[in-house]
Amino acid sequence: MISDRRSARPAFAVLLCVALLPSCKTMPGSAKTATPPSALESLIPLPEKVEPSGGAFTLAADSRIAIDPATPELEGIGRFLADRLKPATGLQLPVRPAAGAPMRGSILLTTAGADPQLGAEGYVLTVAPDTVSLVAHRPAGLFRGLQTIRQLLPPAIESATLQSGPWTIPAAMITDRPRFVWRGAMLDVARHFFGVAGVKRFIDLLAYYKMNRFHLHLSDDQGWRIAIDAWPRLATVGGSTQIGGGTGPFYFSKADYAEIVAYAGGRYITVVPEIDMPGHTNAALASYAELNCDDVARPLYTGIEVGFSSLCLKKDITLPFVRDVVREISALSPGPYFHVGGDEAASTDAAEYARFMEDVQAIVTAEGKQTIGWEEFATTRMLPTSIVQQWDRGVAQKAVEQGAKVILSPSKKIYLDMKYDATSPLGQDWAGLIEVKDAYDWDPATYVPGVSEADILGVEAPLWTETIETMADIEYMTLPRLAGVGEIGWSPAAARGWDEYKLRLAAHGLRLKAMGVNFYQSPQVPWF
Ligand code: TNX
Repeated sequence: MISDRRSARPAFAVLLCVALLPSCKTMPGSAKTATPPSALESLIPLPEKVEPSGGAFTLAADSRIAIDPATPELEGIGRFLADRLKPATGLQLPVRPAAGAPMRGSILLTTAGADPQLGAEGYVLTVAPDTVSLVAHRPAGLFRGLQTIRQLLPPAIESATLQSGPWTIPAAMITDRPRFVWRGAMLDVARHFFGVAGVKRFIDLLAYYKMNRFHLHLSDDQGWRIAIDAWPRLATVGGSTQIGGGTGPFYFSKADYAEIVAYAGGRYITVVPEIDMPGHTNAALASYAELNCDDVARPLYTGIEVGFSSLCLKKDITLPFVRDVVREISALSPGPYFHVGGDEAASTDAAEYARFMEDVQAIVTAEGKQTIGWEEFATTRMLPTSIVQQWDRGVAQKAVEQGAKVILSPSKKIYLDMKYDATSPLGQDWAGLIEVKDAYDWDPATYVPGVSEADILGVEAPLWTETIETMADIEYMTLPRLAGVGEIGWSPAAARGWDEYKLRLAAHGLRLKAMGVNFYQSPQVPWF
């Protein structure tokens, strides 16, 4: 069913330009046109292959979502779609089991008969005037395909209130699957704390761009954000303040964390918990005097400096402490990863750091997880199953030399806490100013010397929150750059380019508006 990817790419690029985008003829730098490109022309991330077929499917009062009864998991996916469609359309589409060919007026979700080459997240979406059929090898592929269905409907579908239709989906066949297995974003809840509701909204944005990893930065100098039974003061003391002060509690109970994990899981997103160590640990050092070499608890910290704290690696209590924390968090985390930080350990002796990172990998492995560490981790002895998260320290290729894989989070490209331009009211600029084009217009396979496509798991955009205090702030810094990161991770490299992307993004802005997202309206994009 699926042709070789290499031959499919140029064919698709040509198809898009010739059949869909009259504006291709005037690229690059084509000016804003009066009408936005159609839904088929403005999908983000760009699918592998789009073949328009004419006409449209229209949602109506008798439409239904049909799910293959052989896979009970599909019920939740069907309900997700029904729930997304209800507020704007007012339609409560039933989700019903149905075997065989789709009935007239139905949206069929099935894994039956799917091409295994679609892999873990690929899908084939066939929209005809009387039926919609979404086929994937795995349920996750169906969930990704639902995001395409959402984007094929008019932008008003994302509104939280009743809108007028018609609710048409243009007829087409879309064959799609991701380029990279790791497509994620990180939220720092340590510098400023964001509760379960805010985290869920962030996860929803990831899901919309077909992303599959949510990295939660749970501890830092300014705060410890998750309850640990064996060390309760971590949360009650370490989680009592944040940058700029304030009155907590600023931490997740275990039930809160489990709720986040379940919410992400329902969107086929794996939560990657991070406890940063041995540096970035002032909140822990303030909570327990015995974690300090001098047995004196540090004061809580509400500033923005880095590099001043370290666990006491000479003390016998330190590894058992780490083991308790890794065990308790791992028990609540179904995903296969545990992120141990390891960045900016400027107050840790280099030899002790190297030993500690080896010890920590053994602890994480004993809990059945793979270790992830920030780029500095690559300077130590890594297990081949461990993973390095690059951020422009220039040592990521040392991980590759050890047979380990790399996640790319280049600070100069996709640090979501960097200002867009000199006038940005929020953010930092130590890695540079990152306009929407800068965040989009680069390729992971050629970004780091010595790190090639086969070494790269994918991309992840971190949002550090020193200057970010509210959900509106999160949205402003995250969008539209996150859409571009989603596309970098998902879409074939040869098919994408800024001059064409900015037109899709311009139309896509109508969807963000309908969602009520407080996005940055970059002057680089001809918004509608
Ligand atoms: C560097 S990137 C950090 C974070 C800061 C961020 C601010 C990395 C692994 N460490 O601790 O929050 O810069 O941009």
